[in-house]
Amino acid sequence: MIQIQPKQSQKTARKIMVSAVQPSNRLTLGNYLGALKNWVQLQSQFDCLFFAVDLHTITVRQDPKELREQTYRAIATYIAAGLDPNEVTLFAQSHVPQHAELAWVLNCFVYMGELNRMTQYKDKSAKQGQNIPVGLFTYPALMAADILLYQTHLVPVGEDQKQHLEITRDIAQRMNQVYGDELFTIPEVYTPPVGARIMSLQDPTSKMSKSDPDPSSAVYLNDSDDQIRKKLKRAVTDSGTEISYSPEKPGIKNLIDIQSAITGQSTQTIVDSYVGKQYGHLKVDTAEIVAAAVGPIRDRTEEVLKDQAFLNSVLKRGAEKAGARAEQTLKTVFDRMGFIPRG
Ligand code: AQP
Repeated sequence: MIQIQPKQSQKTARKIMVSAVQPSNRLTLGNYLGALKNWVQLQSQFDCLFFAVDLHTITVRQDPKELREQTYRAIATYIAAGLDPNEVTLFAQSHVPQHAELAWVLNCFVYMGELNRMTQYKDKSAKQGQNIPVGLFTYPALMAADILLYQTHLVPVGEDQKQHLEITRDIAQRMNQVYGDELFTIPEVYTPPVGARIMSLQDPTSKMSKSDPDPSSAVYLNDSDDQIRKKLKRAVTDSGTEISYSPEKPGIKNLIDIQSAITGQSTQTIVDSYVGKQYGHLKVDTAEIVAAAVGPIRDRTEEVLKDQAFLNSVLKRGAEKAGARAEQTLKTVFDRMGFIPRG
């Protein structure tokens, strides 16, 4: 069994950072390059809580067996990507009931008009047809709870989540005005030095997404090298033959962005190395670069998944650590709101 060495670290002086991924499917190269890879760089710099937001996934119907497997897989992938469970707090959102409890409170302080303006709600509800779950509408209140419970200073979020962070700040400020300034820390957006927005391999104008029904649109972090090569080979590119980095060539731009995010080379350096070469060369090289980055994470994830006792111990310890911190905030909130203290 993999051993956990408890370590005392000087966390108090570090800024608190919170981030999470929905375990609604296998994680993608987009999740890795846009989130996990940065988390690994940030883990020693900040006091980090990284979790799998399983409660969020049920705004869309989930198969229970799949959800359980994907939640374990997400945490195993975090570890395989390089997050150290001794350094950061890793847990499953549903293991810390304070998230749902605070979300209820925040639901009473966010307005219908504010939630109605959320782009993600508009997009996702349009796909749901007639019976739109209320949870999809109130999702930002749960996300606000995820953040405010930990008195978070910094949240590394992509462009698509900035609106949700803004609403979190508004709710926090509103409640601070009523119940005292110190109730919640007002979180800020953290923009990592290297940001990446990875697009679908089949439609490079939309984001690579783990819930995309077309599996060839995304590289999953457990794809085999062969699957990766096939997907990159079939990636939609643009008309013309010249390899250039431009919004008019979103397919080519995406492949260059993927290479750049993995290797750290500038997009210009990459473009320069393809002078006189064809799209095919770019695809083959990108496939090899992706396979080399994803391969070790895939193999390590499988190893970690086999050690169920280790994974359960990471989750248990993470939930205990997160729960103790969350309870402090929730207690203060309940107390200031006038609820009788629990026994
Ligand atoms: N394509 C992407 N490029 C860069 N970053 C990405 N992220 C997701 N896709 C890309 C980043 O991953 C983190 C967690 O995302 P999430 O699982 O909470 O939800 P999401 O952003 O909606 O990701 P998906 O894959 O599109 O999920 P589904 O399909 O379940 O809705 C975030 O930091 C996000 O920026």
